[in-house]
Amino acid sequence: MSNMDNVITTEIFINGESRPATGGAVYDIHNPARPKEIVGHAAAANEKDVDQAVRAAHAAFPAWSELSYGERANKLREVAAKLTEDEEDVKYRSRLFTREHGKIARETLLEMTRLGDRFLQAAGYGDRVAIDEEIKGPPFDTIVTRQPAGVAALIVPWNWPLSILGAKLPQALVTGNTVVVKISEYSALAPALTLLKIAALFPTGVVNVLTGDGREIGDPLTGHPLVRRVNFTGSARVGRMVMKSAAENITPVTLELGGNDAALILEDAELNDEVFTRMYWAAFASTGQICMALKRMYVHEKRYDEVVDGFTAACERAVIGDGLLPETTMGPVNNAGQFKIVVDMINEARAKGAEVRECGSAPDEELYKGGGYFQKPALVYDADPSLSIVKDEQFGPALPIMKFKTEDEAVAAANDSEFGLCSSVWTSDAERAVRVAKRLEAGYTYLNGHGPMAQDGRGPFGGFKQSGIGRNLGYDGVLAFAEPHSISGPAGFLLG
Ligand code: TXE
Repeated sequence: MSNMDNVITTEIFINGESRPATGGAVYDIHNPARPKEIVGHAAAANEKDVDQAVRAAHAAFPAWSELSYGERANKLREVAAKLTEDEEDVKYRSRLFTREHGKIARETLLEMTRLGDRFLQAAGYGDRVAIDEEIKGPPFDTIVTRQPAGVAALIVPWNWPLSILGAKLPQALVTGNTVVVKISEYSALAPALTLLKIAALFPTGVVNVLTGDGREIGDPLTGHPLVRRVNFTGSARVGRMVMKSAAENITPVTLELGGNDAALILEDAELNDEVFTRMYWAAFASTGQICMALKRMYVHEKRYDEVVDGFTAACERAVIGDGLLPETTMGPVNNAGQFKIVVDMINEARAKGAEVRECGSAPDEELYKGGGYFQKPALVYDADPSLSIVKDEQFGPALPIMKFKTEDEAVAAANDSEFGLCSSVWTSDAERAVRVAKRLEAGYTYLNGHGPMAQDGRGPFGGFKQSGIGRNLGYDGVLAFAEPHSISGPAGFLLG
């Protein structure tokens, strides 16, 4: 262990200062590759800390919202530049995030460095929102301006906390809101260090940061009378609680929840090793713990054997182990609860007679069997639709592969889910791709690709059905934090 790996304790950030949670309460963060190893301690905020954070944001709102869109956009650009200027600090936080999260070093570096890009994107949209819409009469002239809502509570999960915050934090700020950010209980250290850095760059009270148990501080935050926007990313289970709590004050919510994203490989899809490798990363980047990951694969029967062979070969190249090692391509699952979900799905498939193949290699057998949350990517071939691995979100290294005869059958299977986050269509025919995509009940469809590496951040992102409400990213993601305000007058009075 290098001295970079010293056990650290992170704090919360309220009203312009970093401090311990009330009473100094902390909780342990473990290394999912070696669960007995404590990586650090995160501050365990309580209801009092939540109230102080919300009140700090509320007090900071008048001055921040009175700045022009341009002034706020420039502040975001300034912060974006500072996020990666200290290379040693970026390396430290990236290594820390691999040790507490499990994901490989290449991914944690991305997580620590791309947040600035989303600050810049939001700043650009800020310049656009600043321009009031003009609707000329007669009989009336009307302008539509966009005003901030107030205090926004931003709640994120453990899988890609900073990238997910990049889809809501700069957008909330550029529209003039002040924020309270709540990071997940899991792998909270590097996100907390990063967010405390960001919070300190804004005027007092504009950005406040909490870590702690969502079961204890979630409702006090989303049900707080001074909170005027809630933007939540996480499970549908908690999404329901957030809606209930926010209803108390009629607080608008944006929910980005689970997904069970289907890929449709049509009979005319272009398939080769490069495509199968992309499919591998679409399904198993971050050990499969991504909302927009490829989670169900439907293949036309004529191409099924070819896909099984090619995709399996790509999966067999996985190297499972400690995410800090350069040769590792897949780290452990993030936590014991998620690990059990995935292992139970694989065991159920086997118990019900499905053919299951665990792929890849684990060079350090002792580590792999040493109690860490390691699971080789498991493929369930010709999976029965009744299996949990097909019906539920695995959010981990397991994937069902099914075959279909007709397009109608594939579309019906893909839509047979209470989720509707993402999907993908793989075909050589662009017109057919769009036609099939428009038949899918999903907020985002990738063509000949799937997942974060195929994501266009300019497109609004969010789900149909129980995958959520509202959209993040794109221009819609900014408008979600603004209140349209129509101002009308007699024709000629307002707009000359
Ligand atoms: O989510 P949780 P987790 C889904 C995916 C995964 C599941 C678990 O299905 O299996 O979520 O991930 C806070 N009021 N997705 O554990 O439990 C909690 O502290 C307010 C899909 O991260 O929902 C954490 O900060 N907040 C998703 C956050 O909610 C509460 C990506 C999420 O916790 C709360 C990630 C409460 N009552 C997970 N209780 C996607 N679509 O991107 C807890 N929290």
